[in-house]
Amino acid sequence: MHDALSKYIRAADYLSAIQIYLQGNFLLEQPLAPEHIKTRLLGHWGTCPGINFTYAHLNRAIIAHDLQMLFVLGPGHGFPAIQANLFLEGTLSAYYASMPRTVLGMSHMAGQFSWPYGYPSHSNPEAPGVILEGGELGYSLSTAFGAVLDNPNLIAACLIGDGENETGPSAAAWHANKLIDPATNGAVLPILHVNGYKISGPTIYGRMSDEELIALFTGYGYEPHIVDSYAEENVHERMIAVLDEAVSAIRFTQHVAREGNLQKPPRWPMIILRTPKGWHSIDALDGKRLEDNHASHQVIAEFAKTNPTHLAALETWLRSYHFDELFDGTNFVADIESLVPRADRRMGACSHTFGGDPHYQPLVLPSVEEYAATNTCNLDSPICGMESSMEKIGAYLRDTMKLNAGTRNLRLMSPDETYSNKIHAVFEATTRAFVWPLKPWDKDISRDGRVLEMLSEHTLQGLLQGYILTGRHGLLVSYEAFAQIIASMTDQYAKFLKIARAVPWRGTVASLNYILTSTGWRQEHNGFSHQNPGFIDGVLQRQSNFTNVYFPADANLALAAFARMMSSSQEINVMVCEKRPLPIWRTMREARADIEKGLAIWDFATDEDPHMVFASAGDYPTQEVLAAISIVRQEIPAFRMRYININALSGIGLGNAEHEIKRHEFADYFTEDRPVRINFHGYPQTVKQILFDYGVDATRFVVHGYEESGSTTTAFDMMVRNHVDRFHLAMEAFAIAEDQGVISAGEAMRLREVYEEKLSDHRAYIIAHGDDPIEITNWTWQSR
Ligand SMILES: Cc1ncc(C[n+]2csc(CCOP(=O)(O)OP(=O)(O)O)c2C)c(N)n1
Ligand SMILES: [Mg+2]
Repeated sequence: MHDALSKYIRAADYLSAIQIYLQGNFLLEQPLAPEHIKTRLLGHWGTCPGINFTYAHLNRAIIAHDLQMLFVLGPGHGFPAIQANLFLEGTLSAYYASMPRTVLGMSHMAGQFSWPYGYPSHSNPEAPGVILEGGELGYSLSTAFGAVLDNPNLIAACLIGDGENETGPSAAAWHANKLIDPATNGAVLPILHVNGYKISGPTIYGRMSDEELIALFTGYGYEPHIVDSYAEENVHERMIAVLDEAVSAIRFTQHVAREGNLQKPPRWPMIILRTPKGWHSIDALDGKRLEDNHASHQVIAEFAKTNPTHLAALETWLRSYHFDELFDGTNFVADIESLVPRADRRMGACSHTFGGDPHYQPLVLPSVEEYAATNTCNLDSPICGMESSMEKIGAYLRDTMKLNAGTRNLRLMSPDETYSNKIHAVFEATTRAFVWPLKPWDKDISRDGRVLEMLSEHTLQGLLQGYILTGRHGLLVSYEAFAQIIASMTDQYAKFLKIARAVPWRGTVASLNYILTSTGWRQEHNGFSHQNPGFIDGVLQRQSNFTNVYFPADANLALAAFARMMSSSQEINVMVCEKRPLPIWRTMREARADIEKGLAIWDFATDEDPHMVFASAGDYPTQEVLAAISIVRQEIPAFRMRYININALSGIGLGNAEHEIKRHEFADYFTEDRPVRINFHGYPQTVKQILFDYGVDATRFVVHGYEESGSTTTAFDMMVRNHVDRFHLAMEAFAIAEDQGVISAGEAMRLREVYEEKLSDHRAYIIAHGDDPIEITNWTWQSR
């Protein structure tokens, strides 16, 4: 067995190395010459031998124990090793006709690695078995935990770089073990790859003693096993023993839990693997230590094409694998073949990593009509009630949880905010997952809850990605301001999705859905730090036809948008909505039509042949625009206005990606020549950049939004400070009415003075009383 493992690893190491260096002579049949070396040497060697060691041993364990296992690689720059193993196990040839398990296939794989229009340098969605790119480090462990949720027979082996593990997201993700009920979920087998180095220096973990590492990971709740290639006489023997023990421990814990006998927190195994970085390559060159040093991180002997010493060192190294003894051009030696699991057990072919059938099943969703705030709005009379969008979503989600309880394929991720974000109705259907000790007074919490609460947005996002990419559904609900913490993860996921959507053998996966609530406009009590609508900007800048941001102005629109998000697939959707009760503007039937289109002219606030157009996106911005229209109608009855509600923006423009508003339709909404004032939920620039593509005239369009003017103040003052309030908007309409000759300059001045005074009265009032006056907080729509 040791011999077989050594041979497998030799072959994998060779196949990894040639991807970085060779453009010919792939079997080294001739002396290595400069023309065989790629012009640009791109890739990362140092991490590969440790990955190959791990992969080979996992294969052995899969075969020995008949495991269903997937592999998550943290340091995605180790992609040559992934490709080498996919080639060895035959997965590449199963998905790519260009890469048969022959010399030709191997030459193609090596020649096209890190090559323009060939294969990328990092792990990527075009590689089978991959659910994480690992370009941006830190997310492997949380992704692996997400994959095993509700997959009781799956083990996710996760190789975490020791540099990667210095990241905050990785540090937090170790605690995900406290959310994993062994009775109903699979297991993660974390392998911390302590190769001692990152790009240009030692890692923290590499210089910690065994005692320190054991104490740390014991403290996290794991059973650490050290496999130290420096200390072991026979490292294979040690790794075999540790993996066998880990598999038994996982199975034992699961068995006990599934029998209902789990008495104390499960102590999952984890492995600390010490190997030299750049193991078995070039000791030193030009007086520089390469193996077992950071210097082996990327390309070693990097001047092989032009420098004979480097070329010779490379040749000696590559020949040291004696690849010709392992592969005859069509077959690998029997020892290596003995380490290839049967087709459906290969990690590259693990069906969970492909989404689609049989793992993806659409959610059964309740009909939104049953949750409608009211179906009989009559907006000629005062508005038909106030509702909290988030409470409605909570009720809808509760029932969605119930309807899909049997398939166990829906999860809610919440950074300690299910209550504060007002969706705690879900606790009528499920609980928060927690497998560490509980106190009798803890509420809504148990081992097998479907809500994952942890105050780590990064961990939750990783869990959600892992869950979704393995074919299930979920959403992450966050305070709007703090979603920024994971904006980069969302960007990385968007990159993955963009490529994955075009890979024919990847099956359907649900959309990655977010609700941003506790929004900046109502964080007047928490202050400036809690006021940040910037998360949506990265999403909208993806320039893609699969990113949508919804701005429902009321609870019916929120329900309609939410139902669409949860039934969609392969998208990234964000819904921004308020948790406090707000007026209902649309019947459910109208709301559904509005959301379908993304943009709607609301008749009750619209006149024929308008002098100007008001538009808004967002709940409070909409309320203020409608209040402004109501004011202007009373002050200047002859002045005609149109109101447009924008409920969605997408990566490609106004409206949602499916029904993007095309340039030729734009004037149907915004007219050819009338002045337009847009009141936006987020930063004004976000809408301005979208309007640019519609060729708008900046003198005709003015966009208001959050101007980064915040504090602890009143709700209405937040809007005043940012010029999105009804009084400022009304004053803009007065100026337009004057421009268009509807009122005289004198009348315009009089009106302006009246409303300037209202603003200064308001300011005086809130300074005196500490809150907004009742006529502001209790405002209701008056038609005329
Ligand atoms: C979040 C993040 N920060 C920085 C980098 C740049 N970077 C790429 S590889 C690397 C070192 C990684 O070290 P380690 O995780 O130990 O990987 P290995 O030693 O296995 O190559 C760094 C800092 C990155 N990819 N992601
Ligand atoms: Mg390292």
